[in-house]
Amino acid sequence: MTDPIPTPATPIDILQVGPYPAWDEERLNAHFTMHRYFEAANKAAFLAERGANIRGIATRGELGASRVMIEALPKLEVISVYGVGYDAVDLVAAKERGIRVTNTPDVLTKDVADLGVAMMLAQARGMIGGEAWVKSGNWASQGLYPLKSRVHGKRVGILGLGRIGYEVARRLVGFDMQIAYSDTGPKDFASDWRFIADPVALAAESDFLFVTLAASAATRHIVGREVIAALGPEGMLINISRASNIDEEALLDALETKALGSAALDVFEGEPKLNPRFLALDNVLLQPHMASGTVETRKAMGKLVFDNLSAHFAGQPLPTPVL
Ligand code: 8YV
Repeated sequence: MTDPIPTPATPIDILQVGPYPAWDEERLNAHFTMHRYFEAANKAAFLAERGANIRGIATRGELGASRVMIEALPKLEVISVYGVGYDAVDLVAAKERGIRVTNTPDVLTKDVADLGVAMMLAQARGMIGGEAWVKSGNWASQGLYPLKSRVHGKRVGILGLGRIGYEVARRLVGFDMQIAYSDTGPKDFASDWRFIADPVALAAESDFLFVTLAASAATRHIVGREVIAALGPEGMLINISRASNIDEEALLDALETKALGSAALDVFEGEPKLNPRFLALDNVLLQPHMASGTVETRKAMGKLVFDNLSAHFAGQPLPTPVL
């Protein structure tokens, strides 16, 4: 495959905030001078030493770009995010300087929805425990695995009916689920599904609550103690968005006391170092932020990160701009 945009005569300096798969690193290294920030022991010294000539940032959804980083790069023009979520980029700092920001929407939507649905099924039907039952010999020594509760036909709430929420809902139609959603307003394309504006009311009407909201300061802890209490001891919370959408302390309290039935989570505050309280729970399914993690999708995301940087430095329109 040949890239449409030629290698610049003068290599352009890019700050690489986190690692990418080898195929992406090869392409980026072939076209730009990449500065591997994530390998630096002293981040501040690294920025002070190399920041003067850096014109672009290549980052990942969960790593973003902070104000401190942006301000350390006087020639910064563009931030290319590998991920649809750009909540970790300080957009105010970027806007102040007219720095462009891009993300990787659409290409990951269906994989994220797939994993969310898989997490719901795996947790509800006890599949991880079921495998342990087989491998430990319990099946042979103790007999049948404990019964679990049904998924199909139950009530599901989708908190945030954007691209990912829509794909989750579409899949759950196939499970005959009763679908309701909360968003800033009812959506024309969702007339078959019930709109419930208030997240607490949505949770009260749900057996399964999916969190599929784009995170921002406005959505921080939108799933708080009240929403969790409304979901209740039979309810399951599934988060494939960002940890900041959930009050994690409230979630842990509710899971420990069984005030909430269970949770299936792909994202955590401070990940990958999650709160150790999660590790002691028997009513959670924990995933390592991998909802977009298929080879096909990650290749498409990596290409978009590169295409956005290339387009910017070639003076062409950005394929997927945020700012
Ligand atoms: C991550 C994501 O970016 O799309 C997002 O917003 O959180 C993910 O796709 C991914 O883990 C790569 O870092």
